[in-house]
Amino acid sequence: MIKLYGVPLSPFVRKAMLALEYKNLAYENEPTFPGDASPAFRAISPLGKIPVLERNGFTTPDSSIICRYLDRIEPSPPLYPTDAQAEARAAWLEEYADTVLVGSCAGIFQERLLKPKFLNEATDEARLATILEEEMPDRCAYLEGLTPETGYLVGDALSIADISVLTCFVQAAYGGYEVDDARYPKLRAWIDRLSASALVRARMASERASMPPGLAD
Ligand SMILES: N[C@@H](CCC(=O)N[C@@H](CS)C(=O)NCC(=O)O)C(=O)O
Repeated sequence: MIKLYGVPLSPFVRKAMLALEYKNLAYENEPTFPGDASPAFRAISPLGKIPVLERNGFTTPDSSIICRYLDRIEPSPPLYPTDAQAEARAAWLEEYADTVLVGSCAGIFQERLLKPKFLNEATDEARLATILEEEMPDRCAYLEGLTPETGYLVGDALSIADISVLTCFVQAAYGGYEVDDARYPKLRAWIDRLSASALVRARMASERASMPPGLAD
């Protein structure tokens, strides 16, 4: 049995869950908050980060390592394309999503939802303005330039690129952010397409069911 440590609301945990579910791999979720300082968790996550995957006594942290591992233990359907150029492209988009895109999208989530509604902290308006006025236009313009009119970000099937980028926009949507379909029509249409898929709809239904009251409203 596979166990995934983390909370479904984390963009990186959501990424790993989507990967597991895309491959139809059964798993159980062990709810674990970011920064969990218990010695047991630190033993499997030296940086204190979620997610961590456990299988047959083996554990590994980091969503990207987890997804690569999943492709080795269950190759079909693949998360990483087999064609060399397509694989490089997908891995780059995963890296882009996991670094700059998630930083901006999680920032919207933190400033608009987490801090004011749940942590009783003031929104950092300057940070939020920088994200909305400078960072997101830059991220969206870049992605618009490589998003196809139909289908997926890389090749002709869903890949780690789609999962990694989408989880970021889901995070931003909790903070009320929507990609402007007039300025970034292909990106917006891709988000809408993927969000309507059975895979993503099922994940979001499960995610909402796991949340504290008020968060998903
Ligand atoms: N590169 C890691 C990043 C994971 C990550 O940053 N997770 C956040 C939650 S969304 C976390 O656990 N933060 C806790 C901390 O940094 O102490 C991955 O892909 O899994």
